Amino acid sequence: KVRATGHNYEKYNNWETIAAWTADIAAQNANLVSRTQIGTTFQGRPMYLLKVGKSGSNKKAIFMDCGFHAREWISPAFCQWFVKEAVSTYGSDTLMTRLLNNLDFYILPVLNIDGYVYTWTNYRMWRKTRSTNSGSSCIGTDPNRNFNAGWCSVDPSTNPCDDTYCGSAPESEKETKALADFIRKNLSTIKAYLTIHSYSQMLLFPYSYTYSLPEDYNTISKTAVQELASLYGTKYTSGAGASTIYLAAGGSDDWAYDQGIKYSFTFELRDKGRYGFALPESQIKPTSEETLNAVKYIANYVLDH
Ligand code: ING
Ligand code: ZN
Repeated sequence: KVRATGHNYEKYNNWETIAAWTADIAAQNANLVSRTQIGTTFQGRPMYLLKVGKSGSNKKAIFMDCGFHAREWISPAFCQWFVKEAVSTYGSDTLMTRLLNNLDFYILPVLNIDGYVYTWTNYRMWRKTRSTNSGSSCIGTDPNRNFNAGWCSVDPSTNPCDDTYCGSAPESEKETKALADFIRKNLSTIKAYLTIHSYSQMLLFPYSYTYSLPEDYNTISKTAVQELASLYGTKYTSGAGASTIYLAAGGSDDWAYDQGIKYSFTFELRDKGRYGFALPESQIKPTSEETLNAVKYIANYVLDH
């Protein structure tokens, strides 16, 4: 049953449309996609998670989320694109078929749904969640400062009025708590954590809360960056977060890595500032295609290691 939602992979879709899309894509591809709910946002919206893969036993899993930061619209667009490509190229694309036969992808299309809605209805450049803060009239916590990874230690923002406010405690936000609970519950199968942000064309790995380095990410990140350039020559830089972008505590990639998930990456998609968060819809397709190649490469690497 196809609903008239107006969903379009080459346009930015509002939350209502994305929510309906999660139901439709699962219903139309029951052999590959199932939908669950991992939690509820501060304002009561359901946090849908798609599991994408051919059913099988003892499969490794890859977790990928989009829409941590409300204004980074290219991010949810990519998660939708990824699921579309998975279901439409399974059986014809050799690599995608191998991946879906042997791995499960958990795709969270939008983590910060309340913030995303706010960027559609009130203020396009909103970043944080929309939770209230006691003792302040300022709204929201930065979900990517809210994880228990050096939480609020380096370059901390303890001011609820700041865009990078770390929150009242680790996982104080219903959204980050739901994500962390799901990952903790599935730690035995999740072998990679990918979190999609924008912008600046970077592929970041732990750590961001300290300058110390995890074990070798060179091969995997260098090749992933080559994949990102292979279609359109898009230049990405890669490296540990702290030395590549900035020192920042409480990020989800650092937290996932410290949980024992060995492959943990933050993607900062296009562009490098010309349009920034307001990336034109004409760039959804090329951005998603090049990113898809990198994600497929990483997934295949994880499958083999
Ligand atoms: N960038 C990330 C941010 O949350 C980051 C960079 C990655 C910080 C990993 C900490 C950990 O600031 C954007 N664009 O949000
Ligand atoms: Zn971000």
